[in-house]
Amino acid sequence: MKVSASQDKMLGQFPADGFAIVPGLYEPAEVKALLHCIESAPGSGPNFRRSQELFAIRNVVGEVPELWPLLDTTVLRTLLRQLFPDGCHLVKSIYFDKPALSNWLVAWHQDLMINVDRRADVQGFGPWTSKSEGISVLPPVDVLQNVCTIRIHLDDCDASNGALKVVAGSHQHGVLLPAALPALTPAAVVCAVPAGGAMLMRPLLLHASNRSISNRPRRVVHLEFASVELPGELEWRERRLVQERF
Ligand SMILES: O=C(O)CCC(=O)C(=O)O
Repeated sequence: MKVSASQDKMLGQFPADGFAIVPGLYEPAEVKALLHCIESAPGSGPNFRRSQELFAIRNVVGEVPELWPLLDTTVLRTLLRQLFPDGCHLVKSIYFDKPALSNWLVAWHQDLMINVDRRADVQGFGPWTSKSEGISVLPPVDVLQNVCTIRIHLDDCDASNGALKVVAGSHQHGVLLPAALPALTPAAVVCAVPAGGAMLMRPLLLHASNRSISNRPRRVVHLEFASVELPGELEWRERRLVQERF
């Protein structure tokens, strides 16, 4: 299947903006199946965070094995081929459910840490963090520049139910110091995405999200893909090969 001309146009702005909205990646029936799969998954443990304000599942593709076959469509693979012509792997997956009227908000930040399988003395990698779910590290900027996040929206999402706000082009500044943010965030735009659509973003893109003031939930499957391998003994902790070289 070919990505449509309008999708081509949206992706054309992606390198400069650091984000793009791609509507219609999944059909309504596919969205229904994804929701059913996630919501009927049993599950508890360190990767599950359940409160009134947020239900999140880290490594959701690992925790809910039935999910990947539903996500892995021809349309997704076509998009990935455009983003990573030399093939890629999935390196992180998270499910976020921001329920109706949730007070969960996320302050301005860049996604700087990657999940790895071990600590290793590798030049350019660090600092490291170790949590119950595993080890994460700040990699060199070129690793972050290779990663592409695809956030698949399972509900219509706009400013009222906590859409992401982003600063277009901010990924081009590398790792930002907190003092740089006030000059950038006034230019933020809200990324409304229809159910079944996706938001693409680079991890270095400055982003945040507000509380929900809506009666509608905002459910998202957040997937991160990369084509680079990590050096030395390091390995992406959630690595799953998606596409071989073409
Ligand atoms: O989904 C959100 O509202 C925020 C998520 C986020 O900022 C992140 O995954 O880094």
